[in-house]
Amino acid sequence: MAYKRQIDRLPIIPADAKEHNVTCHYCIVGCGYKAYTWPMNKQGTTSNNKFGQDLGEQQSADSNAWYSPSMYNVVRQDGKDVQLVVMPDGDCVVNAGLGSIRGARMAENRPSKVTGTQQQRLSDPLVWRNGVMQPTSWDDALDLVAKVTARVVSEGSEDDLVVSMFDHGGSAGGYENTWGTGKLYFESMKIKNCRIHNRPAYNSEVHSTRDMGVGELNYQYADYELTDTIMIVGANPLETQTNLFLNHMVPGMRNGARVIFVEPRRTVSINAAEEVAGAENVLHLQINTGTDMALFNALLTEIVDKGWIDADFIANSTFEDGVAQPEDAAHPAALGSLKVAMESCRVSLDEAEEICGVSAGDIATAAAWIAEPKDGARRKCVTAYEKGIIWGNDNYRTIGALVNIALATGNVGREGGGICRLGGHQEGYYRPSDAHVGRPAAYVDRLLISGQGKIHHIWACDHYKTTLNAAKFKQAHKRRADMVKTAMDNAAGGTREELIDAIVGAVNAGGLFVVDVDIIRSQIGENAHVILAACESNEMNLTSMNGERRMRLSEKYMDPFGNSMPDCLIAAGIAQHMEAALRGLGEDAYADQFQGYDWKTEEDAFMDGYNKGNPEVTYERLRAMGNNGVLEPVVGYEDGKLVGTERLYSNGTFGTGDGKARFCAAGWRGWQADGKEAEQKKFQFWINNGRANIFWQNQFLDQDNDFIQDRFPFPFIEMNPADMADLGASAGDLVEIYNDNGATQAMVYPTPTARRGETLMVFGSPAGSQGNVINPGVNELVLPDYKHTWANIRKVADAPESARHISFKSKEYTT
Ligand SMILES: Nc1nc2c(c(=O)[nH]1)N[C@H]1C(S)=C(S)[C@@H](COP(=O)(O)OP(=O)(O)OC[C@H]3O[C@@H](n4cnc5c(=O)[nH]c(N)nc54)[C@H](O)[C@@H]3O)O[C@H]1N2
Ligand SMILES: Nc1nc2c(c(=O)[nH]1)N[C@H]1C(S)=C(S)[C@@H](COP(=O)(O)OP(=O)(O)OC[C@H]3O[C@@H](n4cnc5c(=O)[nH]c(N)nc54)[C@H](O)[C@@H]3O)O[C@H]1N2
Ligand code: SF4
Ligand SMILES: [Mo]
Repeated sequence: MAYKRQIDRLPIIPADAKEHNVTCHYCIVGCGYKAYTWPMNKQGTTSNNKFGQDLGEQQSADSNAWYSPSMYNVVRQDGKDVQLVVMPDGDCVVNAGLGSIRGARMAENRPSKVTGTQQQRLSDPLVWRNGVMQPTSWDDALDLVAKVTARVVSEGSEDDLVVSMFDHGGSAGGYENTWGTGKLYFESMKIKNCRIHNRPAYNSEVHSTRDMGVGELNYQYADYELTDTIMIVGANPLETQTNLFLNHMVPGMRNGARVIFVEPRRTVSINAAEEVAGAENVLHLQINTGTDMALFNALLTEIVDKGWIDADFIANSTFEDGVAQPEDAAHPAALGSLKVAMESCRVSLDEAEEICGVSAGDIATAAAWIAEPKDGARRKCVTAYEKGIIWGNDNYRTIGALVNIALATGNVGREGGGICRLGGHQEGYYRPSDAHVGRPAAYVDRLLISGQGKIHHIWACDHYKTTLNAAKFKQAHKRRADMVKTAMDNAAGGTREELIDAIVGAVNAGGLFVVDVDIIRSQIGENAHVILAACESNEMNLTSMNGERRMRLSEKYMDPFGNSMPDCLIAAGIAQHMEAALRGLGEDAYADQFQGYDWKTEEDAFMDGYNKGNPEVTYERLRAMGNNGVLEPVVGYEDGKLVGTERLYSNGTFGTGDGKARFCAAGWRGWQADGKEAEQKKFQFWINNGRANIFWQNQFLDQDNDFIQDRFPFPFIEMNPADMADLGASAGDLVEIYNDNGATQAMVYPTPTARRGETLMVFGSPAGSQGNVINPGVNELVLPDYKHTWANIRKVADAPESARHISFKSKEYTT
């Protein structure tokens, strides 16, 4: 075990420590935390401290008057070292004082020269100079980025600039930073070859629900506590939306809610729900992977046939006049009335049993739990879904088929209802229109692999670890970036003009000039010619909303590391240097488009963007709303408080031109993305993939954290022990996973509940990218199906020394 950590005794927080509101910047849940900072030479006493408690007395088991070593650090604030504690806020309605193994490590994951944490953080911009990455000034780095970009887009077109950019809130996002980047690429320029951090195009994860008029975050978390049935589809909320599960779903179960899981594997969320609600109140529909749509259609059919639909809601709030939107290239299914939808969706329980591998009886039970009237009244059901169907088979129709059930039963916009994404990061999207991108949007990875594009700007993502078809992507990206490095090396010692000529020559010959904006040196960052050093949330002020649209201001409590800067101000710097570079090229009219970035702070970016669309909302007002914030959309400001919206659609009017929600004609058509069916037939193991409680995303901070690396130095792959025996593999052994797309490696974690031939590999690891083996197949609107990959597995080594101490106990709770 890694011995914790840096210090042998934690100081008591003094009563006069400064207090800051913090929203955890990791997952969608956005738990409230408090950050306390105070000078190095002070501490509180048992009788005089921030908690106002007598700490000489034994504290109760659920006391909030304590913090753990991971919540402590020493950081820079206004140029001085200060002590820092970041601990969960007992008064925040989101988490009620709960932390998680990710959020409760926010403090120790801050860069500190005193305690030595996160020394991997970038303190300065870097440029490729004489064969290595060298630190440089902001002016030098931005000048190079702008001069190369200006030359290429003015000699060719804006289509030569490819952009990968975050679109979320929390870490590496927020309204400030999505606006900064959005204004640069969508207002000053009209970049259409762009993609989002987590998918290879600039599009929606959930086109169909939006087209049906139902925005994907429509409830509030309290609805889980007010409902009869919780239905969770393709998600593992105990591990991925931890305090939503613990602080809202668990209380809901304790209030008597039953739970339905639609999941091909047994997750720890299912195990935990059984422990809380009793196994008899939990129904696990363990479907054959990728068959969700057939199951949803059978549920809808049963509900319609039993007459459990909400006829008034359907009459008042849904489209009843045939087809509203025919199927076409931008709409992979027709949308319209329930009657129209049923013509495609009708599936019997027996047919669904055949396709999904779930008994007709269990499907009928699930339909009753969702919709059978209870004591003569409508039953309430909250439905939540995430990556198991978003990165799943036939995204558009599958999500449409699920939303159909909520619409048919009137479970939207009502207490104890909702049909929502559980979510990934927090949200924080505020950008100029992206209409120029078009639908379907460009498949950016394919374009880069095939040699198109000349410049690649990357903001806070690492496709090396997280894209599909990653083996091919890396080969092409590195080969093209190396061409530019060679050209730069050959121009060594020359003038700036000669260097730019050399770079432009190389990109015109098939090279790629790469600019990476990150907080660390990432894997894709190794291909960069310029790295721009960003800072994180709380090193700047940052606004976001969580999965129930709860908006907060997470306050700055420390300095950015070294010379790093907020992403929005980096975007502004690029814009200003673009203006100058374009003037230098005599492109005055184009240069004029890069004006309006004279922001000094992130608040200026907020006021230029979000505030213009939402004039009620300011930093000062958000600060006053504290960690409970306000539920978006904000509709007013009264008595010193921002007024929000409890639920969307509670007036029965939906987000379509005529206000009527549409049903989706979600006809089942088997495997939809290219190559999936053949791959399933050809290879022995399903390489299901997803997340684990302990890791945040691609482990960008975890990779420099002893505690995490000690637990899992390699990505794990969960396997049935009988499959392991066939491969001659024991716990902790290293295996290679290979198919026609590429290969990767992982460490075996024996998992008796895993079905034979079905594995689960943690995604995004720096020590083994699952994306290497995912084929390039996407749906019509360029949504990837990461979850559906098949491969063979062979043992490559016994457990190495670094894996010998690891516990491979079952991850399940037992009572
Ligand atoms: N601990 C932790 N939490 C996180 C993150 C993290 O990195 N770590 N990341 C955040 C982000 S960005 C996101 S997007 C969310 C993702 O949150 P989730 O969607 O909950 O997480 P995943 O583990 O990616 O996938 C969920 C489940 O999909 C299942 N699945 C696979 N194939 C199918 C299928 O065909 N049908 C169905 N029904 N299910 C299937 C998998 O077995 C898996 O249990 O998590 C967020 N929260
Ligand atoms: N196989 C498989 N692949 C998947 C998925 C899956 O389920 N399976 N899920 C997909 C999903 S849902 C997601 S969200 C993606 C995640 O894919 P990515 O977005 O590529 O992964 P992250 O770990 O979120 O990347 C964050 C990067 O931003 C940097 N960073 C952190 N904070 C900041 C900041 O404030 N500013 C800047 N400029 N940089 C910062 C980090 O150092 C890191 O390099 O992966 C996708 N890929
Ligand atoms: S559940 Fe999510 S938001 Fe809450 S502390 Fe954990 S990572 Fe942060
Ligand atoms: Mo995500």
